[in-house]
Amino acid sequence: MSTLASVDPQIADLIKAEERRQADTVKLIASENYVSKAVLEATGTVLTNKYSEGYPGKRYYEGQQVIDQIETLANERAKAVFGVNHANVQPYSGSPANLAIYMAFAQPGDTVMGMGLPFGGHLTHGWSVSATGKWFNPVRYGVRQDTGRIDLDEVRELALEHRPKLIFCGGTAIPRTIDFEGFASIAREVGAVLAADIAHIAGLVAGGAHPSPVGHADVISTTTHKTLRGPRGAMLMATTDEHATALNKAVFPGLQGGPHNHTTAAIAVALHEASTEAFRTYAHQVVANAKALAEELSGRGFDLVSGGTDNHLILLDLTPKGIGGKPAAQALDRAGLETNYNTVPFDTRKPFDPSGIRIGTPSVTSRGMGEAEMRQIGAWMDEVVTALSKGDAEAVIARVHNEVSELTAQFPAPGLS
Ligand code: DSN
Repeated sequence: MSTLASVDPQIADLIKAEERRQADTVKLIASENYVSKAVLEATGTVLTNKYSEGYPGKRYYEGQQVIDQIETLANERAKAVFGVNHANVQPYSGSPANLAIYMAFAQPGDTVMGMGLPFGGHLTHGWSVSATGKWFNPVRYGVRQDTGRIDLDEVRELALEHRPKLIFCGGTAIPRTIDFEGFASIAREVGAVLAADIAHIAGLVAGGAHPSPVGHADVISTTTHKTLRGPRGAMLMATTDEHATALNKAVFPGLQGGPHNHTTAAIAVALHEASTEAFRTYAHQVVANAKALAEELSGRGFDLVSGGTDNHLILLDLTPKGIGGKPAAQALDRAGLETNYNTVPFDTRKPFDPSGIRIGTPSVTSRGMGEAEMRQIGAWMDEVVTALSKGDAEAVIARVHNEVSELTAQFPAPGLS
């Protein structure tokens, strides 16, 4: 970054500070990861200079000799990694990708169905404050209060009653395996298009550590920067020509202008990495680590929504610990353990001050940490939360932060200097 440092030392210093922060922190945010140096390099290239509205072979600007090859390669790699017939790597991120699904398969005012945000869905699955909740008629399913899991009988009853045009499955705080086949059977029964939003679990699907929606969902959306370990971006996938054509039209010209070619190249690199045996091992280790962390926390009296995890993510209800999610997340952050506060199903507190925290293992696994480190992290979380609930956490936070720094020094994060 020598040029940046001389042109804009302020920004260069801030980037270095963020790099140090990322290196020194145990990053437990379930939706984040560390991309490889190769992905970072592809992101910071001259590809950002080029406009490419349209698709390979059919653009509205000249000079696409190279960009067409890059986008075609990204599409081909997505198709190979996920076993689909069509891929579109142009959506700017997850929300625009999901909006394209609405644009492709629904009209404003149509009934659509998705998981409610407080139960683990995403804003774009029809939540009230999102355009998808304002411009469509959303019906929401949740989880059972006694199990913390989706009840497909309830989903089916709602679908039969409301006959949605579009059903979303997937979400942002679902610790359990998504039954794509079950959702597909409901969607078929009511004549709905089934969209699987696999943003959180795409890397696990690619690595064979979570069942694939392919063959069940009509269309699939994902971000590329979570478990898939690519740049911030998104993809849409489909198996039929008809769905693929509708999605392509919705992305461009429906919603977007020129694709971000530097991101497209970095997605291609990430997909190349995701096709390796090492990535399969990574995906399975993410799940093994989450299970170890869940067991440790459960053994220490934490209340895990649904009782545990099948994937990379754990949702903790801190009510029995006598502390809110926000103060807990803030104290953990000061101890070097980065999480986010999160609503839990049937939360009695407000979204900006909810009862839970959400944690995940994609980032720590990318650093090479294993089950032993997960047990240590669970112990630190318990120490901080317990001290906080007793109102005397500062000494514990300081000690844990020192110990966290010793651990992070042993496990360098990919992509960082
Ligand atoms: N913000 C993402 C997450 O953290 O899960 C979802 O969009």
